[in-house]
Amino acid sequence: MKITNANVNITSPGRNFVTLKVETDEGIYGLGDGTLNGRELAVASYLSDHLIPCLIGRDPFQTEDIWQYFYRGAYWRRGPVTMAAIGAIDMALWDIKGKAFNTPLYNLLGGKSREGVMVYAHANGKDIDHALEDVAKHKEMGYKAIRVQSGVPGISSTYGVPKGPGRYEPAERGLPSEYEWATEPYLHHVPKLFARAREEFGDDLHLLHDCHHRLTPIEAGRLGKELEPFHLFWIEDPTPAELQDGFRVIREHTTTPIAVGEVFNSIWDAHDLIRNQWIDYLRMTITHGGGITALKKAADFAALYHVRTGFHGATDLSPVCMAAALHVDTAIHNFGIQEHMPHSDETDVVFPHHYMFKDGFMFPGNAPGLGVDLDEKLAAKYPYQRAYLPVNRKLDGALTDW
Ligand code: EZ4
Ligand code: CO
Repeated sequence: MKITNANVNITSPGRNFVTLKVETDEGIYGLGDGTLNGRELAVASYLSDHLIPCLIGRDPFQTEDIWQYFYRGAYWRRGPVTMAAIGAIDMALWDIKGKAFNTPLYNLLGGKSREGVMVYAHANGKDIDHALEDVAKHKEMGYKAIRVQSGVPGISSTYGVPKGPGRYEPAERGLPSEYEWATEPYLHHVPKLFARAREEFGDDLHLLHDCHHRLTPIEAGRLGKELEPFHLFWIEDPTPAELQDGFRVIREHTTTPIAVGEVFNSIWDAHDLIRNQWIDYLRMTITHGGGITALKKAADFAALYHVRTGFHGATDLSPVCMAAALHVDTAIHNFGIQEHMPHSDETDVVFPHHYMFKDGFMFPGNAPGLGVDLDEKLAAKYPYQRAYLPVNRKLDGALTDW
């Protein structure tokens, strides 16, 4: 089999997505997600201008060699743009392989290690009462695990909580909006939120929380320690992770499990975190981590150190990535949990798919390959719209991590 053609589709059914379609001389095609929130056009150009010309004529079954060709062969390694582009190609090639062998992707990755994939939902509210109402709503929908974020008194905007009515969506159309941040009120507030959550929902529901890179290691240690009575499933991204050593400090102070990695694009971003057992869950995902080839290896490496997966599954990863994640989750032994932020109805019809949700679990479905398609005609009705993630400032105006 030979790759005869590949093209990049950019569509915005509610939010922007970059999708690679790879075609072959046998009429089989594969899809890959290359969406990088707020930097979509850079990945599209990297694919169209630099990678696709080198892809034509290759054997799509050679996923390992093609991965190495674009990773090592670029000379300039790593980085989110490069790795999302490689991720899109790798995903599309595995999709082709599954379709060629007429089997769902998980069968090529070791087969089913579990019947279903436990997912966690996002609950949020402008204050504790509203956040807990949203937890109750998601529990009613069948979720066994729920991430809880709430507005903080004294701060006008908070990560994970919509500013007005409607669903929470991290990127906003137009130029970046500015959010406000203060650590002290946040640190006072979060233990109260989870004390109330345990009081109202008991011990059985898994509760999670995302600190979204805003604390120093010692502040994260304090938060983790204060949350111990409420036995969270994890706290996520407690501190920015360029300094992997920072997690040693957190670990010395708390037994609250730590999840990190949604902004990582290479196993080298997590190498020290894993081999020192400073984290419990690796949150990289298929698109930004360089594809199925790379994530399977990362998961296997993590398994040696008792680290499980908790792949990123925000709406800014397309249904193509969601499907890929669910196949990997189904196959690997050290799966932990999968993030599930449902896409809008507009997005779901542009990307018809076989995966489904039932009673707190998701299932990749049994269609060959990834089991996702792209309705190109419908996609064409939603042209790209400039959108950015917000930036964040402390109360004195200093720029900080969002
Ligand atoms: O803010 O994917 O855990 N989920 C998250 C996400 C991220 C977005 C950024 O594009 O932190 O909501
Ligand atoms: Co997160």
